[in-house]
Amino acid sequence: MCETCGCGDPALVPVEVHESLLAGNDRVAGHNREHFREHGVLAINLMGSPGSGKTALLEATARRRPALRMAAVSGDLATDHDARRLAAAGIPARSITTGSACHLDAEMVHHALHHQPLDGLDVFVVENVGNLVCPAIYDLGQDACVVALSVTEGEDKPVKYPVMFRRADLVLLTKIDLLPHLDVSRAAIEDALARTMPEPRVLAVSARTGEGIDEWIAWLAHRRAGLVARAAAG
Ligand SMILES: Nc1nc2c(ncn2[C@@H]2O[C@H](COP(=O)(O)OP(=O)(O)OP(=O)(O)O)[C@@H](O)[C@H]2O)c(=O)[nH]1
Ligand SMILES: [Mg+2]
Repeated sequence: MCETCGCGDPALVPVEVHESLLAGNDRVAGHNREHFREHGVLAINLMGSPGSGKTALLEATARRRPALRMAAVSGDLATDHDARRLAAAGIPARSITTGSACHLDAEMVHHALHHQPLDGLDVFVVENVGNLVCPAIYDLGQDACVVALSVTEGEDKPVKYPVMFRRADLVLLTKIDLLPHLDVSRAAIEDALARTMPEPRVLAVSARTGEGIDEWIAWLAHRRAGLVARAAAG
């Protein structure tokens, strides 16, 4: 159970307290966003269910040796496994250990930024705690929300957890290599996404085979170029 947001349970956290928490969070998120923009860094809030393949995606991204210079923080209740995996793959990374909190908030990211110089970076990825619900509610100061949805999760997750998918700028349909082994229709997943996302954007990827990873890197490069162009235009 998340003690910070009460997982939307008004008996645990009254509605007005929750609203004030979110307002405070939004202020810090705005500060984080200014910080990223000052440095021309594209900030990504990478969300998804536990085990949907968020860390594996970043490892596969690093294996492609992209021209983009990346760093990351990984949110985890109890370990620094993901940060270690990312560092081993060549992405400088720190862990944010949340204890009982089932999501990251802007203050946690702000604190982590004190230890992560942004100079010389192109992309900063915040790998959120694995959870399809609460992380979507908290702005971290990101430029884009990316959701990793694995084919092993079935066809209906976008319609069952719409808040997350409504906020996604991109959905990465992960573990696409496993599709032939499952009773899951890719068309049905994409249909559920089309019914949930205001502007559906989906890339199918596999950290195992490398399918789609170049397209994902191209998407990051395109978003970052847009950020830099907007900053130059004032
Ligand atoms: N076959 C296959 N397995 C994958 C792929 N991506 C991830 N996996 C496996 O899925 C499991 C979970 O992957 P992680 O990258 O740890 O998932 P995660 O979303 O970072 O998990 P949490 O951080 O705990 O929420 C691991 O056993 C991975 O090897 C993929 O593209 N194909
Ligand atoms: Mg992970």
